[in-house]
Amino acid sequence: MRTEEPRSVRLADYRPPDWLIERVDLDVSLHPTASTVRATLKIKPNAGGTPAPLVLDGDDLKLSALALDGKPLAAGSYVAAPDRLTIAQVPNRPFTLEIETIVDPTANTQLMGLYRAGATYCTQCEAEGFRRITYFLDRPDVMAVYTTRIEADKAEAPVLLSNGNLVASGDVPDTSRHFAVWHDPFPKPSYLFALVGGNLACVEDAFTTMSGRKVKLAIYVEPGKEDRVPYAMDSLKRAMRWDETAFGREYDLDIFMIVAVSAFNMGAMENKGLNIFNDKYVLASPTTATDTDYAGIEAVIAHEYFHNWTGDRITCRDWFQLCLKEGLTVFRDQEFTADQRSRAVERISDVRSLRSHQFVEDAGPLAHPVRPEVYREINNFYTSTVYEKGSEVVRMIRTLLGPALFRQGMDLYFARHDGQAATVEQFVQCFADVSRRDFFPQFMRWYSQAGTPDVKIAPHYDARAKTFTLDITQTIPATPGQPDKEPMVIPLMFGLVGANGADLPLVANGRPLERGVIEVTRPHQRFVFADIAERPVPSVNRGFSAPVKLSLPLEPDDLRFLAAHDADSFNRWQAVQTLAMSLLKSNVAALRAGAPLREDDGLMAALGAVLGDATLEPAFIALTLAPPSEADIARELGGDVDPDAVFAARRRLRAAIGTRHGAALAETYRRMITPGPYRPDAQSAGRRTLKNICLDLLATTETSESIVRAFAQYQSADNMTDRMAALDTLAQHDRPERAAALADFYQRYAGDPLIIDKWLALQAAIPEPATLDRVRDLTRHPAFSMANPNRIRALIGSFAQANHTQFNRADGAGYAFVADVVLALDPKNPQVAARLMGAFRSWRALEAKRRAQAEAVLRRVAAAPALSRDVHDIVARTLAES
Ligand code: 0A1
Ligand code: ZN
Repeated sequence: MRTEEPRSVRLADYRPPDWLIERVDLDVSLHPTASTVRATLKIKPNAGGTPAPLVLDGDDLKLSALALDGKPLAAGSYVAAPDRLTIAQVPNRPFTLEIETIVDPTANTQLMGLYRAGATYCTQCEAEGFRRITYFLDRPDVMAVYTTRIEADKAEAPVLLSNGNLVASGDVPDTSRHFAVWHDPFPKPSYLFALVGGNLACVEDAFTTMSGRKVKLAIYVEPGKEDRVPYAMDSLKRAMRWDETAFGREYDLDIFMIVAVSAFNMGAMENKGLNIFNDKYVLASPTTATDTDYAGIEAVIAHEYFHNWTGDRITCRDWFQLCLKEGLTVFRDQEFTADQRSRAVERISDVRSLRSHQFVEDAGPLAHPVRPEVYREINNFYTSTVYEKGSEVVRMIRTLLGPALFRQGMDLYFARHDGQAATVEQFVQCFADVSRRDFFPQFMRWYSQAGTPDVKIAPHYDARAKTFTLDITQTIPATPGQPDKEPMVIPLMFGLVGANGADLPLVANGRPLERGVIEVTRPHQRFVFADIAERPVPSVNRGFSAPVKLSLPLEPDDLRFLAAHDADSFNRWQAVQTLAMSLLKSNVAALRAGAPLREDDGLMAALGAVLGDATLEPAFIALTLAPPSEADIARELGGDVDPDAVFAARRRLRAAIGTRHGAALAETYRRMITPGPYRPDAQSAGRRTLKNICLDLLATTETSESIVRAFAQYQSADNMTDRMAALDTLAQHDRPERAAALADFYQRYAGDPLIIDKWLALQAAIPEPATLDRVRDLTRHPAFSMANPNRIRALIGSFAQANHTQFNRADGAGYAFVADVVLALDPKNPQVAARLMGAFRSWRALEAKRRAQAEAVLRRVAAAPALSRDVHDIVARTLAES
């Protein structure tokens, strides 16, 4: 446990390393409790660096031997603390350092460094895990060529893997042990190192790259799970092909490996040539995984694969540049999914996620820039802002330059920085160089200023002058440490929709509007469009071209018109959301005031029109039928939030849809039933999504027929998507069928932890007062374990993040429960504990009583002894007055 004074690391303090490490030879002898790591490091002074003592990073390390250029170092000539190895005098020339450390993988509950997932030995080194294996210059701008020899008991670990290509293997004579030697020719930072040892089954395939090289593909899973690998393998091959066609990027080693492990802090990790995955993002079969799981596997497999170029070949100079690899790689995986599935549906889904996670983060105490300037614990910056907003920033560059120049800029980036540890400035400079546009210095504010810009638009049509004017104001709210903001470059995709539903030609301020993009750069700006013969309806921020909060006063009639006619499918969806949000907000207020609730016939008509439009994709219809999430509504309200009122208003709207459109929903439900075996493709999945949202909306009427329908679907489903969807619907209604289905589900899947996670998560999200006791009981259920992050996320994470009414119980018991779990977990796995603590990030926006309850619990956690740096950092920032 690290209990030292909280350090702050600042971007402004970046200095190149004094020493470089060119080669690393690792010899790892695996043993359950005492694995020996012998590291031979070829170290040299960095050109221009000052000769200095050598200080290597460590974390919880035990040194057992140390030699310099072959000679053991005298005891007084170095200090080996658990967190650092200091050698006061080293030669000012290249030298070799041999370090032996002993680590205990079985006792490693943090799951950082060398640890055991079940019986499998594996590693996780991003961000600062390598220093838990050996002393090292554990920073991404120190890049070395690694050769790794792994030795283990043959029976315990018949499979031995590391980065790169296999160069030797064999038995260790006269023992029960064997070894493998792997060599990775590409210099890489330590965070991309990986090794695996275990009894694993391998599914093999091959891929021929665009230049005709044959690459072996291997996915390793627990023996017996091989039949759940085909979709991951297929996704990998499609991702490899896509990166060749979309970005000209070819794979570079002879083999690409993925290992699925059962205990992992995050989704997956892009170690060079040896990706390690949370098994949730590898394993799928029709009867074990839902459509959402399949889509997640496809996206995460692609994401990690794409890192091979954006992350591995070109890495980050320091951890402040995290978005350089993460934002860009999310952008790439979102584009991949858009091409593989449906561009319109992907965009809406990505924006929904951005709004419910990133916008919420940006509006609260944990708000930070896409490129932070200070951190106390880097693990706390793998955030929605770095990942999702980071992707939006790359997307804006493409919107501003157009696809052809964007591709040129990317090509230049790959050519110019291959093999380097780069910065955000260097990335952006590539686009400035190919485009010669001059907005980039101002554009950098997207990386440095936190907060979601507020864009207010006043539209005005002058029938006599035939002009249409937009008066645009941008403001960026204050965020922690950033009280004052400068104006941003905001690309707004824009159209004027004429009475016949077609876009009118656009000439803005005397010039034809290029690609329909308005560039807002000043706090106040006016755009005048000439020759507009009829009153149009403006469609602004099409495709969500800028991650901003837009206020544009449109009449409900205009919104319904856009919902029906906008050429931009995102804004068709958005128009319905805007109508729904305004109804929900006024009904939340009415509920709190005890006033009668409003209904909105116009919204109902718009929903009916979408439901009945056979030209629309089923997945798009499903997205339109789903009202804004509770998190969205709370964020729109901004303050004094009563989660019970938010929930009630939303439930009321869903019930109104179920009642008003009952016949059409029932008819659509039947029409969307697809005969034949389950197929995971996007069209089939879209039909199931629509079918299941119909099932769910119908059940909001609470009629016996609708509950029986859901129970029948639960029982007869031949795939996990339909079974889970039915169970989810039943979970919302306290009827005997719910208990029956939950019991049946456990009986069926008790032996399969990934499926039982769904059962845990679903029960934790039931919006009823009894849920807290149910969740408490489930923490004692044999299927639950505090040692496995997937179990914790399923039960506790779902309660804290997906159950707004019960986590935010007015009596504070939800907060107290989550805080107790965080405190119990913190000594074992601070990373996962800190993530759970993130559930408190919107506490200041709550109504007074809950705010006081949350604050008391936050203060209790803050005062707890021996908090990890991870949890301490989150709690301190959550409580800070900004
Ligand atoms: N680079 C990974 C995310 C990741 C970060 C930290 C980890 O440590 C436990 C693991 C994974 C990605 O973006 O997929
Ligand atoms: Zn990533």
